[in-house]
Amino acid sequence: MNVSTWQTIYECAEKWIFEAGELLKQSFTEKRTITYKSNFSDLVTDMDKKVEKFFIGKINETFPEHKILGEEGFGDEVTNADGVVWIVDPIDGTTNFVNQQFNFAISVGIYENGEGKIGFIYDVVRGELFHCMKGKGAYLNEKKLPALENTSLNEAVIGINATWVRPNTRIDHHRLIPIVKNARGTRSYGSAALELAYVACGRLDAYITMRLSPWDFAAGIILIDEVGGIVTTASGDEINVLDKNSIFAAKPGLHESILKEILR
Ligand code: 2AM
Ligand code: CA
Repeated sequence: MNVSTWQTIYECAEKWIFEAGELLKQSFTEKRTITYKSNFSDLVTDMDKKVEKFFIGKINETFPEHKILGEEGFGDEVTNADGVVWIVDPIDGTTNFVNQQFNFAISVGIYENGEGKIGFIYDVVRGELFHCMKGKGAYLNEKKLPALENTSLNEAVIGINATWVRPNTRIDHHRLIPIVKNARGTRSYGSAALELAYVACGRLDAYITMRLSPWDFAAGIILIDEVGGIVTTASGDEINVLDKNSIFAAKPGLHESILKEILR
């Protein structure tokens, strides 16, 4: 696909993200319909569905040959990474959307044959748009994000949810305790997309989580790659963008030293 086509896709995605953000802001004054998916902490609102359908309508109308993988399932059944695939999370951090009306984001990652091309993470309430086109640098609004540099664990602020430092089925939590203990601090924002965006802009030095779906990380890993950060699974393996994965994102150097600790 040629450059001008990608520029068009980029401009459309940005426009639709701002429009979707307006829909979400307007919804604060209305009553929400909340339903539970698998359990009480797995929420979906009418707005998750409305915003996903909004994106699907726009993408199908403008780029009918593109495929769409959306969290709420209104997109396509995407079984392979061939062609252009939009991976959309209409609201990442739905619990925050419901409980705080804060700390949630729209996440859109666009891939071509499995390669990340465009990443957008939009913090609607703060008005912070993290965005990048592969090879053209990553930005927070108009500000270009600098390349990430190594930092030591004792100077690092790490994004991690408390779930993973108590006994759980996905990792021996004892492996994570030294990291939490030796880091300068830990944070948990409740939106994986924002946490990945924060690694990209240096607010977090690393982020580790044991279970995410493609729509949670699709945009974030493109942004982090663009600024020279490293993203793998928690075992150090390559991410399969169409599968659920553990995710470990960090500054170069710090990624290696934390991974050694986890895998020891
Ligand atoms: P969501 O709000 O879009 O569902 C913290 O809960 C983070 O993990 C959020 O980004 C949330 O995304 C994601 N998340 C919550 N439950 C999940 C699950 N069962 N599988 C994958 N990601 C999940
Ligand atoms: Ca979501």
